[in-house]
Amino acid sequence: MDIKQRISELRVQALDELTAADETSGLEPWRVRWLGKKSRLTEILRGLASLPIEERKEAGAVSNELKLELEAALKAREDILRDCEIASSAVRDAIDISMPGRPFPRGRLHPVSQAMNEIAAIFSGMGFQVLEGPAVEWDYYNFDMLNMPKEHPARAATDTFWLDAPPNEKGWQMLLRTHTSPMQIRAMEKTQPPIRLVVPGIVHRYEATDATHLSMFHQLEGLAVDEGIGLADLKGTLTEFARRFFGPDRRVRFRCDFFPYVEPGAEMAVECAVCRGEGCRLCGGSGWIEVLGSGMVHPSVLEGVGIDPKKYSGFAFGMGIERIPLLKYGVEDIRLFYSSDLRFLRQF
Ligand code: 2U9
Repeated sequence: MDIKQRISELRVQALDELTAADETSGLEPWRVRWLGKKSRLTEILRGLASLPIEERKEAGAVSNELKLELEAALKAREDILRDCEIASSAVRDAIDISMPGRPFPRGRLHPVSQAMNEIAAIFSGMGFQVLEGPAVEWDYYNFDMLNMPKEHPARAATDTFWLDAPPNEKGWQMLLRTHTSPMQIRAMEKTQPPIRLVVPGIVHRYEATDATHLSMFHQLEGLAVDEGIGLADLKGTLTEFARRFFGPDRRVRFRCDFFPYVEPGAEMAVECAVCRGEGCRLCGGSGWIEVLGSGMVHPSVLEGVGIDPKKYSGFAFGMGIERIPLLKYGVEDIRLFYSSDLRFLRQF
C-alpha cells in the first residue's frame, strides 16, 4: 500500500474516533494516540527519510497536511465539548424546574381601537366595504364638496386646524380633516353606484379640550348609494347595527337633525343601559343616549361627484368612536383615553 493511501485511511479512522469522543476527558488519549510521539502519523513522518526524494516530497506534504488537519479538528471538538459541558452544568445549577413560569406581559388593543374594529366588523358583515383615507386633506374635499361653501360657519377658522402651506394651483388649502367624509367624496368620484362603504379614522377639530371634548378623536362614517335607496333603508340598517352592537333588547329612537350634507337629517339614540329610559346621570336624565347622526345624502353632494341624483339616492351616517366606550363603561372623562395611564387602559 502506498503512503498516500495509508494516510487517507488514517485520516478517516482518526476523525471517526474524534467524533466518538463525547467528553473533554476523552480528548487527551486521542491526542496521544493520533498526534503523540508514538502515533502512527509520527511513525510515517519519521519513515519519510528512507524514501526516494520525489516520493518523499509528496508524502511529506500529505502527512503534514493531515497533522495540521487533526490538530485543528481536535481544537474544534474541544471547543464544542467544553461549551456543552459548561451549558449543562449551568442548566443543572440554575434551573429549578419546580418554580412557576414568569408571566408574559401581554399587550392589547386600545379601547378606542377595539370599538372601531367592532363597529367596522358589523358594517362589513352587512356588505359595507371598509376604507381608510388621509388625515391631511384639502378644504375642497373636507368642505366644498360637502355642501359647505367658503362662507359656511362650519368652515370658520375656530373649528379647523389649517396647515401652514401654500394653496395648490386650484386654490385648495390643506387642513387636518374635521370628519372622514372627504374619503367618501373621493370614493364616489372614482366609482359609480352601487356603493356601500364605511370609513373609520382620526379627525381633528380646533376646540378646547374638556371632559367630553377632544381636539383629536376618531369617527366612523358610512355611505350607501344606489337606485331606490330611501329613509327606510337608513332606519333599517342603523337599527340593525344598534341591535348587533348594543343588544336586541335596547330600543332606538330617530329624531330630526341638521347637517349641511344630508337632507333630511336624523339623529339616532339608544335607550340608556343604566336606567332603561327612566332618566339617570349617565344619560343626563333623558333616558336616551345619542349614538350617531345620519341622513339622506344631499342631491347637490351627489351631483358634485358626478352621480345623477335623479337616478340615484343614498344615506349616510357618522359617529364619534370615543363616545362609545365612554358610554359603555361609564368613563367620567374622555381625556383618560389618551392619558397613557396603564392603570386606566388595562381595565379594557
Ligand atoms: C358624504 C355625505 C354625507 C355623514 C354624516 C353625521 C350625519 C354626523 C357626527 C357624529 C358625531 C360627527 O363625530 S361627530 O361629531 N356626524 O352626525 N355624519 S351624516 O354624512 C355624509 C358623509 C359623507 C359624502
